[in-house]
Amino acid sequence: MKCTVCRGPAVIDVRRHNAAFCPEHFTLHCRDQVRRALHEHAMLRPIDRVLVAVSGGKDSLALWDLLAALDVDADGLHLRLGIGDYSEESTRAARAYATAHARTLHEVDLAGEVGFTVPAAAAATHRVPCSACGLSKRHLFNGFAVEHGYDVVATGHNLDDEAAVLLGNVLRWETEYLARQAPVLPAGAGFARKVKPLVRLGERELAAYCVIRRIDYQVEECPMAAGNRHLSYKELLNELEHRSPGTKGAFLAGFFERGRARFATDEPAVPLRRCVECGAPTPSEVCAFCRLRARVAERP
Ligand code: Q46
Ligand code: ZN
Ligand code: ZN
Repeated sequence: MKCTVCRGPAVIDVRRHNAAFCPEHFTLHCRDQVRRALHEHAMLRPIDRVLVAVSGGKDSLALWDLLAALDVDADGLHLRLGIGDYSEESTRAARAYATAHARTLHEVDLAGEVGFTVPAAAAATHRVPCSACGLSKRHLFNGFAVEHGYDVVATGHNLDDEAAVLLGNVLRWETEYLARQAPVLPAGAGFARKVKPLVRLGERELAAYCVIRRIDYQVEECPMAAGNRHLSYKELLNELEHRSPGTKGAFLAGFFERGRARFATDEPAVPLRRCVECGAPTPSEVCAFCRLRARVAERP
């Protein structure tokens, strides 16, 4: 296998681009994909202060690294979720990257600063852990960004993640979610802009990027992911991609270009007010995160 660019020995093929790359040109390929995503979707302005959601996994560390390579000087925020050894190792990887590259990494410890862990929240809600975890992440990342003057929260959602979410939304015709699934969510009162610069890169590419760049990341899957439907959607999409390379990218990019706007409605957005407990924007008196926190606290 030869590098499509320089004809030197290739270390990875990317079938959907009908290409193979040596380490140097693969790194440039990844940067180019992020540059294109930033540009296509107008994700960042030069004046923006950017906060990267850093879990310690391959996606978030690759994102932080790729943004720096494109001269986007972003700080990181790591949430310590309290999921046993998995969280300990994730925190170690996030800190190790920040230290090695002299980057600012903020941390929020859920147990100490919020009063619950993800396992405790999952037990209190009797739902799959990812729903309480996802709610907490969205709330805490946004709240931290708004409070500390960051304009943008960048997350490591990649092509595989977004295609799996899209498939799930289509299978159930979740029209409201389809209207909101986008690589950029604009800022609003009490909301920082949300951007997903990795939508053009797949999981396999991001893992390879970290290996090539010698980024040490948390390789274990989260032990609480079982029951998350997106895992089976990813498997199905990988099967389709295997049979017909490019399917996944076309599914997601086609939706962003031609599908999503069809789900937008003219109905006025639900008016938001401030949560009486924490001040976050919410349609109800108390926001979903504060209701979750109260529910966990009620448990003996
Ligand atoms: S950390 Fe949280 Fe993920 Fe674990 S509980 Fe689910 S959402 S799988 S990215
Ligand atoms: Zn090359
Ligand atoms: Zn609240």
